[in-house]
Amino acid sequence: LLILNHLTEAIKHKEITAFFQPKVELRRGRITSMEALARWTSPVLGHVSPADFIPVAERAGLIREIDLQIIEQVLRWFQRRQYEGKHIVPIAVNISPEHFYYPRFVEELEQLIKKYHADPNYLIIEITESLGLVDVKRAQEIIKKLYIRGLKTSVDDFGMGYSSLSYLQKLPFSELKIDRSFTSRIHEAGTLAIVRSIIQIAYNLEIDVVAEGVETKEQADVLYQLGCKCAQGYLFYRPMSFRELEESNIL
Ligand code: G
Ligand code: G
Ligand code: MN
Ligand code: NA
Repeated sequence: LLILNHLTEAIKHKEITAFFQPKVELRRGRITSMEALARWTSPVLGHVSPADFIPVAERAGLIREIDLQIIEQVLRWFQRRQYEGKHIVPIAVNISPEHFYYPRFVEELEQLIKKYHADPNYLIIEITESLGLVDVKRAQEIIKKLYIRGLKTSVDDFGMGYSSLSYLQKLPFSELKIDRSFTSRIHEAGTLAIVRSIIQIAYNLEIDVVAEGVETKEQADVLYQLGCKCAQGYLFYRPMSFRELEESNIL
């Protein structure tokens, strides 16, 4: 309730900002893209974790506005970097399944992209696997629309929900992210077998794979041996602010 009380103000005053966590090639450590992650510092509550405020925002019908604000920050960053003649990489934004119930979601997105003169090829839409709760027809329609407009889509937290295998086949996703609970247990024989299969399926369907939550060199080595090309996690980079990103000079 405390969170909910302050969330409306937070949205109005743009207190929620995007942090960035790179995704890297396991072979050479090259940054292929980044994920934008919402971070909220409230003047009253201090730092509030997205694990706490995202579910509240979802229940209160505020998540769409938050997601769109994050997307706008990303588009502004593209515009500024390009104006300064600096290199950009594609950025993935997380969106809640809520958006799928707004018929104008894709048009809304398209308008924002136009407003900032951005290249849609640089925007990746990361959709959590709880999308399994949305009906496949609707998801199919939206993901196809995004695909036609040049936007890439990524299935987040893959392996955690239901019906994942069937919709992998039905929906033209370009990327699949292996949930970090698999990465953290990859030393277990059963988990290893599952991850190996996921990588195989993705390869056969021509979908890129990113392993999430890689924290140790051992995990990275096993994933690489299984044929996983990209990863994300504290071993490589933690999420960082716009400013940290600019100052680090990693791009
Ligand atoms: O960054 P962190 O691991 O604390 O994020 C926790 C959860 O919040 C993750 O599941 C992540 O996908 C989700 N999340 C982070 N940023 C956003 C956002 O901008 N929009 C939505 N819908 N979810 C987000
Ligand atoms: O659900 P989603 O994959 O969007 O969640 C991403 C969240 O995972 C972010 O909040 C980010 O802070 C967190 N995260 C990123 N890398 C690691 C990691 O190596 N270990 C752990 N435990 N969390 C991570
Ligand atoms: Mn994500
Ligand atoms: Na995830």
